[in-house]
Amino acid sequence: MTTPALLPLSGRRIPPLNLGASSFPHHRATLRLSEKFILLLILSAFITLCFGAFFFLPDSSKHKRFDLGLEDVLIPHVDTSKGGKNLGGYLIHGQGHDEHRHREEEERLRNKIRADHEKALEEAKEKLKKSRDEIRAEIQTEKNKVAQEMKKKDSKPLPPVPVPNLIGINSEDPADKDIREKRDKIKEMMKHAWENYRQYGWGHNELKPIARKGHSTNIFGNSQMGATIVDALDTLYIMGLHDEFREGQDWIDKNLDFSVNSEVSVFEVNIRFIGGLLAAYYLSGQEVFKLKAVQLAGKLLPAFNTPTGIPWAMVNLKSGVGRNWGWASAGSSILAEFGTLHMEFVHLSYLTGDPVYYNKVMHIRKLLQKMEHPNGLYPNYLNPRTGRWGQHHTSVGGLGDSFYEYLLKAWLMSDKMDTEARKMYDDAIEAIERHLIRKSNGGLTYIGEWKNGHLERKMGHLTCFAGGMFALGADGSRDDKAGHYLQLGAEIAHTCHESYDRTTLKLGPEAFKFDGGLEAVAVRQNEKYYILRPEVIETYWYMWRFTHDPKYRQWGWEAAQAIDKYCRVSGGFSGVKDVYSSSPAYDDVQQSFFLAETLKYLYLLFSNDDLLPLDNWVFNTEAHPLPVLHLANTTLSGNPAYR
Ligand code: DMJ
Repeated sequence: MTTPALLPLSGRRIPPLNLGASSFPHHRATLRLSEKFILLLILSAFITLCFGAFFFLPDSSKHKRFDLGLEDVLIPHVDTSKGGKNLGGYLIHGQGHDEHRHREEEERLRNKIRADHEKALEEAKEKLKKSRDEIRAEIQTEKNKVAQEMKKKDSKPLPPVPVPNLIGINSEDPADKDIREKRDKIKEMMKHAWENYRQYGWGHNELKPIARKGHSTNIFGNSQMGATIVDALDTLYIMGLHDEFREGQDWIDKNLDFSVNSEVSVFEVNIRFIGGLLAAYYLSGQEVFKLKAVQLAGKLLPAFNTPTGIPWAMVNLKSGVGRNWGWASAGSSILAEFGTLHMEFVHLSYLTGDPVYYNKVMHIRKLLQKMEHPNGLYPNYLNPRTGRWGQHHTSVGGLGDSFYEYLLKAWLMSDKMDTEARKMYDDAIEAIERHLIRKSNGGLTYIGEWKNGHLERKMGHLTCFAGGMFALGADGSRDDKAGHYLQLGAEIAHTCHESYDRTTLKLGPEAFKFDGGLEAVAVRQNEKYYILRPEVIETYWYMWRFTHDPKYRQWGWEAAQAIDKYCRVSGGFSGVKDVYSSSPAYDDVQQSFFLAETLKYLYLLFSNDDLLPLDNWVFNTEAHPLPVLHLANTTLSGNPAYR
C-alpha cells in the first residue's frame, strides 16, 4: 500500500537516437527501419563482391575450396574398396576414384551456388526497389507473425490444479430492508462508475469522469492495460453484475497483452492485475484469468535480477530492464512494494506448480529477517544493490504499510501454518506500538511516522487501514492479547472517523496532524484532498465483522453518502481537492481502486458475514479475495501434477 504515483518522479527519459534520416520523422520504429536499409545495402554489396570474386579467382583456388567442402562435409560414406580414405567413418574420395562422377557432382554444386547467389542478389535488388512504406509493411507483417507465434506459445494451457474449497461466493440478501437498500445503493454506485468507464474510458487504465476520456499514470506504464477492468472484475462478480463481468472477461481475453514496450510498477501491477486476475479466476473458475496472471507474472520476474534479489520498483515488460523510482532514498527499493508480493506469488506457485514465484518472495523474507532492525523497526528504504537500508524512516502508511499487512496475511493464507510470518508480524507490531503509536491530548490514538529517531505526529489516510489489520491479527496474537489488538483497531477506526467528521464534506483528508491544538485535521493545503481511497471504510468493515457494533455500518453509510454527494459527477466519480471547502474542485480521476476496494468494502459492510467469510478468504491489499490454502504448508503442495 503505497502511493508512488503521487510522489515526484525523476521523469528522466533517454532521447531517441537520431541517425539523420530526416525524411523519417523522429520515431524509434523509423530508426529501426533506417537501420534495416543500411543493413540491406551492406548485404547486397557483400553478395555482389562474393559473386564477382568467385568469377575472378584463379581456377585452382576455386577447386581447392570445393574439394574441401566436398571432402569434409558432403560425402559420408564407408567404402574404401575404390581407393578412398576412411577418416572417422566419413569417406574422402581420392584420385583414381570415379573422377567423372566427382566432376559432375562438383559442377552441380557450383551451379547451385551460382544460382543461389544470383537469387539472393535479385532479392536484394527487388527489396531496394520497394518503397519505404512497402518495406515498413513487410517488417510489420514479420513482427506480427513473430508476436502471434509468441502468443501461441504463451497460451499453452496450464496443468489442472485442485481448487481449494471455495466457501461463501454467494450469499442471501440481508434480511433487514434498510441494510438491503443501502447495499443496493452501493451496487448502483458501482454501475455508475463502471458504465461511464465503459463508455468513455474503455481499455484505458482509468477514467477522467469530467473530461470523459481515458486516464493513466506512470505506475501503469505507457500502454492501455485496462487497469479498471481488471481491478473491478471481482467486485462486479460479488455484486452479481454478471453481464458487466462478462464484458470485462471478453476484453481481457481479446485485448490484454503484456508483450508491450512499457515500464510498469512491479508492486501496482502485482496487487491490481495479478491479484485481480487471480481473484476473478477463483471466483468464476474461468481459465483465462489464471493464464493471464501467469503470463504477467513471467514478465515481472526480471525485476528480481538484482545483486540482492530485492526487486526493482519498475520493470519494462518487454526488455525486462528494471530500475528504481528517482525520488527514493539513494536508489532504494521501497519496503511496501517489494514486501507486498507474497500472497499473489504463493498463489502463482500453487496454481502452476512452479516454485519460482514462491522462491522469489521467500528470498526477500529471509533477507529481511537477517537484517538489523533499528529499534525493532523496518525502514522504508532498502538498496537492492548493496542490501543496506536507506534513510531510517518507518511508516505504517505510505511506503511501509502493506509489508506488515502481508506478514499477517501470509500466516492467515497458509491456514496459520506459516508461523515464521506471524512471528515477524508480532515482532514488528510490538516495535510499532512502542515507537509509533501515541494518544493525543484529546484522547485520540494515532500512528505517527518515525524519521531518523524522531516521531512525526502525522497520520496518513493510508495508515487508517491498520485499524482493520490490528483487528484481523487479534486472534492468534502473542501472549493472548486479542482483546488488546481489537481495542487498538477500534481506537484507530475512531480516530480515522474523526478525521472524516472534522471536515466540511465528511470525507477524510490525505494526511492529518496531531500537533498543538490541532487534532485529526489536515494543515497543509496539499494534504487536504480525498481521492476516493478505501482505507477508512476497509477498517470499518473489518471492525464490523469482528464486533458487529452498528456504529461501523453507520460510519460507512456516512462515507458512502458523502462520496455520492460530493464525488459523483455525471461521467463517473472524481476525487476532490479540498475536503474542508464546501465547493471543492475535482481532480477529475476515477481511480481503479475505487471500484476494486472502496465500493467492494462498502458492499461487504452491508452484506451478511457468510459472503466471503474471513476464515476462508484473505483479501490482498487491493481488496482482491484469495482463498486460504488449507494445506500443511504453502510451498507447492497444491499441485499434485508437479510433485
Ligand atoms: C490501493 O491501490 C491499495 O490499497 C494500495 O495498497 C495502497 N493504496 C491504494 C488505495 O489507496
